[in-house]
Amino acid sequence: MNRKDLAVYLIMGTPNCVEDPLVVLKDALEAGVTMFQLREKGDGALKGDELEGFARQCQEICKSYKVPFIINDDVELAIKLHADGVHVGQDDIALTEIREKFTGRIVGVSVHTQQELEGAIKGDADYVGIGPIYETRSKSDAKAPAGLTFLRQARGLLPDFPIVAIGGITPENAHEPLQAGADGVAIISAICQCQDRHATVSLILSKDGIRR
Ligand code: TZP
Ligand code: MG
Repeated sequence: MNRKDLAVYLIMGTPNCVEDPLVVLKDALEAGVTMFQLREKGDGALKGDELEGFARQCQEICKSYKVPFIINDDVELAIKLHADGVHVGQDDIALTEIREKFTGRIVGVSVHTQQELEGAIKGDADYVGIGPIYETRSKSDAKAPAGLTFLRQARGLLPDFPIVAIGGITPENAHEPLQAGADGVAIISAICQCQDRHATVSLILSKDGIRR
């Protein structure tokens, strides 16, 4: 993967959307989103065949925009669909177990501490997600907002490693994680639930520090 892919990283599942999720995804890609993660979690989340069908539709749309299609947590589904990659947290399947199954594909990991960051590097992750930077309402088990300190520290330690910031990021605050060293911002609600997706994504893409 390229660090530029992380610029505006949309994360979405059907429970995050008020409108038709496939319309949300298409709009966001049309507006310039650079990477997509299917994260189907929470009340009313699709499962089984329904999830697979929805995932395939998302994948098709991402393909038509040449944007990487990443699946959160569900390594089996990612393998079955030949997704472009997976994203896992610290409580999910171990990095060493998935790395070899995703040769040549993208493996992203969420990290919150220097130790977890080192683990991700040792385990050959392609990128790390750092957050929640700000308060978020999109993850029920989210840790307390961490602010920018660890993000800055991670960038100081790893000048060239792909890092995306996550959690409560909006067009109004996106410049802060970018200035702190993130290559891009990962967003659920500020894109899924905004009035004007084109304006929202364009505004973020116009920020100083965004990779293009
Ligand atoms: N991991 C840390 S915060 C978060 C995830 C999946 C949710 C981000 O959603 P939002 O709506 O952009 O705050
Ligand atoms: Mg997870």
